Amino acid sequence: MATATQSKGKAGKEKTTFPKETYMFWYESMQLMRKFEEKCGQLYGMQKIRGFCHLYIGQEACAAGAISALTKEDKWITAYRDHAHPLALGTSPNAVMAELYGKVTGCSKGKGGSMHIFDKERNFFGGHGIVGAQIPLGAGIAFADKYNKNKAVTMCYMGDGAVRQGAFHEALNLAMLWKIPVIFVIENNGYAMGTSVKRTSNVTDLYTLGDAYDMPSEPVDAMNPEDVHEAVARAAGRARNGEGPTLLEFRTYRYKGHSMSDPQKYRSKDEVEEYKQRDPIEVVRQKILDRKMATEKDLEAIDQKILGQVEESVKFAEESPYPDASDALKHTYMQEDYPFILD
Ligand SMILES: Cc1ncc(C[n+]2csc(CCOP(=O)(O)OP(=O)(O)O)c2C)c(N)n1
Ligand SMILES: [Mg+2]
Repeated sequence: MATATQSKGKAGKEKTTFPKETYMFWYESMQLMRKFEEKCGQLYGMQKIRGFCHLYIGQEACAAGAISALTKEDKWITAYRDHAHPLALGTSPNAVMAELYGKVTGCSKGKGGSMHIFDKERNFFGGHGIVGAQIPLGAGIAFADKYNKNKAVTMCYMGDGAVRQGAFHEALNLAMLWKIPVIFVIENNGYAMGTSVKRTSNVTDLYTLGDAYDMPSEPVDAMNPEDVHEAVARAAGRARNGEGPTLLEFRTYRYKGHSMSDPQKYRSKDEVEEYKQRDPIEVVRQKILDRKMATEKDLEAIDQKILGQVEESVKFAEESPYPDASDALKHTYMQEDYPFILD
């Protein structure tokens, strides 16, 4: 990606001028995440996708803005709202859709489903269903890079609900003590299922939780990929410099319910509409047009290409076989002859 140039902004922080290439990457990747998941919603209604299905719609800038600030060697781990991150990292939509269908061609061979998307080639370490469980894992992945003297940084995403877990505090404490190159990202979308952040603690400015561990931290307007990119670039710079972790609070919003069966009685329609007015895809689209980086026609061509990719992924998933029952216990443990209790 072409290098962004920086100058001092009003607040004294670096203000970046992003090249056209970055805006086009943001538009295309966010639109792929959005269109893919809109299709997932339809397919869930048709019972083609079953079980849990948590959509990321509205939160796309949290992924796109971070990717443009990082390198291909960097690592990623997140919770169960996990279809969009690998798509933005370059995992084939076919492999993600087939996984959602439980087909053998899926990225986890059809055994993981919606909450366990994985892509080793793209350093995407999942997809974790236990709230907060991925936080110490993320610290561990980053510890391995420090130990092996690699320059990689690990992006460790979690929801606002996860920060009330003990695992979060234990991981932050050791990560700071040992100066581990991990960026902890709280995707604060305001709710953990139907429980608002305000109802879970007196501490609602979640980035301040870093203070307890002497960890640099900041809030980020994560409806805007420019702000996300800048915050991640600052944090990654510190991590690569041996200065250790950062805690970022990405302030974001999910337009859809927690999962597919959520009557959403805990919030008003007006609140949802308010955030849609700041939709990250629309914001980027408008900037591209205003600054004449592309025309309406160019963007329409991108949209059509993405719709084609999504349709192709559905066809691929439909036509793929289910895994064979005899493979049920394969790829579960490293130990090939693991003594499973079978009766
Ligand atoms: C340890 C644990 N407790 C409870 C649950 C049930 N649960 C699933 S999602 C969720 C809410 C988490 O919300 P948040 O971390 O804000 O993530 P978001 O869904 O907003 O992305 C809960 C309580 C779980 N999966 N794991
Ligand atoms: Mg949440």
